[in-house]
Amino acid sequence: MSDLVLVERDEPIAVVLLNRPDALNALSDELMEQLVGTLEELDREEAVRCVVLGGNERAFAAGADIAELASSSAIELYYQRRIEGWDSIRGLWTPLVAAVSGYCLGGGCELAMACDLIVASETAQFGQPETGVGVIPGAGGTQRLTRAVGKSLAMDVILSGRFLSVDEALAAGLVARVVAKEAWLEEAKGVAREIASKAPVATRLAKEAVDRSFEGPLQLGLEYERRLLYLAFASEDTREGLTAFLEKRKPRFKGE
Ligand code: CO8
Repeated sequence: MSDLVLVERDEPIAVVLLNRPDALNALSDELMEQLVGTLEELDREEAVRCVVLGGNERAFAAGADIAELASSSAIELYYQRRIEGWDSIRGLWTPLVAAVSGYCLGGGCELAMACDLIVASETAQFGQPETGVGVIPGAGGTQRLTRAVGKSLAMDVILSGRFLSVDEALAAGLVARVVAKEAWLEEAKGVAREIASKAPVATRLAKEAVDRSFEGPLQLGLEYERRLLYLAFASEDTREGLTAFLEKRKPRFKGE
């Protein structure tokens, strides 16, 4: 099996890079299988507290593999449940930072949006140009882009196929931080280290609660958030964090 995904562990973070540079990291089935397997494996490693997912300077990913799509029938897509495999990314406990440089299009944009936050280089361009090749966003683009940037801009991007510059993406709330193009990956690693330095249990619960705000009505989200907050008090780290603040010292988190 070729390495369509490269992994570098630098605990408490890990960096996963898509590695199909000749095809602008087009997300073939094999690549996605390797990616999902890698992320699930890292998710089980306690020492890894945050994961950065990136591509290369030119492209995060330019979409699903159009050659594969072109040779697929409706029935194959339906029975092979190809996109369902992506769902496990949504269920990961470990925070996932998308580090985007260059093209972030179609399935690539959907993959970045499935991460918890996007750190983007000045060179990043976001788009859902699927209708240009006769398909529609199918891995969450119509839902996640709309929730991130609102209906009108999402319609514009999805129906016209135009790319959003990083400034537009930042202003619209799609991107969390814009970083210098020479240091895009290092900056994303820095963000991951910031996240990894916080209480691990509380971080996971907070991530789950934010996700919930995305997935249902506000009232359910508020109730869910409250329950997870109460649950956090079963964690030793919560006691440690609160006590350390009152004792004016740095907390020592154990992930328990
Ligand atoms: N799939 C396969 N190969 C690709 C893809 C892609 N999405 N994008 C680029 N490539 C390949 C090109 O074919 C080319 O290969 P080769 O050198 O062998 O000819 C190489 O990457 C470099 O690309 P270009 O020569 O086109 O580079 P340019 O700088 O001229 O253009 C662009 C860059 C504008 C990004 C251009 O490559 C492009 O428009 N790419 C396609 C973008 C697109 O339409 N994406 C949406 C795809 S559909 C989709 O994502 C559906 C998602 C549904 C859910 C997932 C289902 C599994």
